[in-house]
This record gives sequence, structure tokens and C-alpha cells, in this order.
Amino acid sequence: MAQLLEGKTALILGVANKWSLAYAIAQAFRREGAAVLLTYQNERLKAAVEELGGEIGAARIFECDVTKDEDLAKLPAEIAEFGKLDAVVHSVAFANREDLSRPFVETSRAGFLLAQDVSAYSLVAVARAAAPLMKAGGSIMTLTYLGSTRVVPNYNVMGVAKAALEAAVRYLANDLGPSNIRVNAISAGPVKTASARAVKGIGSMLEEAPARAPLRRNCDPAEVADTAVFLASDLGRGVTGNVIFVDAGLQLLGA
Ligand code: 1JT
Repeated sequence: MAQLLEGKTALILGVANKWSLAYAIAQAFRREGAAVLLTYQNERLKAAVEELGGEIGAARIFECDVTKDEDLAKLPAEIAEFGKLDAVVHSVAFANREDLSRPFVETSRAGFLLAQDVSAYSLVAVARAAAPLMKAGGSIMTLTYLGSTRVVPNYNVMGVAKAALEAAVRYLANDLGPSNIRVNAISAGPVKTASARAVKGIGSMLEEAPARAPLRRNCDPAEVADTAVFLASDLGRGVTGNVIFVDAGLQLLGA
């Protein structure tokens, strides 16, 4: 079968380790023929991302902290050799650990703003930096979670940040649509990533999901990645401003 992303260049932010959803997406994009550019947040993650990028044949690997405008200003130089950028995957979030366990009402101003800056505003900053490079149109996508619209125990400040992120997807889709740039979010069901494991309660969610989910199993990073391929490819050309659930059907349930 023809490769779905042949001739396309994709920037993927948020690979931290082999469990990262961003890494599953990078693998799927390579399988479909895209040139893949990976970023790492800082020196601490550099070696790990370089090793993972080497394994999949990433075209470029560079430092990009999405909270630093000067790092985002490097994008034009990094993609210059490819002529244009076609897809961006934003798979970045952060909150203080204490804000993912104590009652939401106790969230500090600093903790709230940190989660918003890293997890929601960063999509706006990335889209603004990437859009001028998407000369043949493009697809920008981010990762979200059901805690944006429902109260999921302990998700707390991240739920509020994901609500802002999903609203940003809609406003960005409207702004960038005239340039044929689509903006969407993938809402992944619970998966065993390193960030998820840092969180109290994810273990029991993963244990209970196979009995409750309509598809009667847990979610697999590879199926999140295949939806990202669809959104980045021309198959997704009519889809913008959406939140697509890749969660084995869990979001349908009322109780
Ligand atoms: C972050 C973390 C963002 C974990 C995340 C996340 N988006 C989804 N998850 C997994 C998760 C987290 C919680 C949860 C269910 C799933 C951790 C680091 C900060 C960013 O609650 C039951 C809290």
C-alpha cells in the first residue's frame, strides 16, 4: 500500500521516553514515509531522545522548550532544508505532582498558571511559529484527555488546562483554516506512559477499563498514533477543530 505521509515533513514535540505517545506517533509517521523532526525539552532529556530518534531514523533532533519563545524562533532554520512543514504534533503537558493528588480547590495560583502555560498556551505559541512554515497547508494536532470536560478524580488542574487546550484548538482552527491549516486534538484513553504512572489512581483505571470499555480492552499507543497519521494525511483534509476520542469507547459511558 502507498505510504500515507510520503513527501511530508512532521515536527513532533513531546518525546521523553519509549512509552511517550509522541514516540508512538513518530514511529507511525516514519512507517508512512514522513521525514520526522523531534525535539527535547532540555539537556536532561537530550540523550534519551537522540537514542530514540536514532532508532526510527529521525531527520533532525533539537532542543525546544515550548515555554521559551526563543526556542520556538529556531523552527524556521531547523526546517529550512525540507522546504516546508506539513504536520506538527504537540504532545506536551505538565503540572506539579501535588496538584494531581490533593483537592482541586487547593490549587495554587502558581501551579494553575504553570499547567496552563506548559499544557495549553504552548499550543498557541507552537501554532504561531509553525503556521508560516506550512506553505502547502498543514495539520497541527495535540493530545488531550477526558478530564477536560468531566471530573476525573485527581486529574484536577490538568483537566482545567486541557479544557483551555481544547478551546484553543477551536480558535486556532478558525484562525488558520484560511491557510488550509487544520488543528485538532486526539483524546486518548488511559495508557501506561511515564507521566501517567506518576499519577495516583491510574493503576486502578487501567485495571478497570477492559471490563468497562465498549471495546473491552485498554488503549494502545499505536492506535492513538494511527489516528495521528490520519489527521496528518490527506485523508483528514476535511477535519478541523475537532476532538477525536481514541479510547476504546470509554468516554461514552455515563457510569
Ligand atoms: C500530565 C500527566 C498530563 C499525566 C497525564 C496527562 N494527561 C493525561 N495523563 C494521564 C492521567 C493523569 C491523571 C489521571 C488520569 C490519567 C502527569 C504529569 C503532568 C502532565 O487522573 C486519574 C492525573
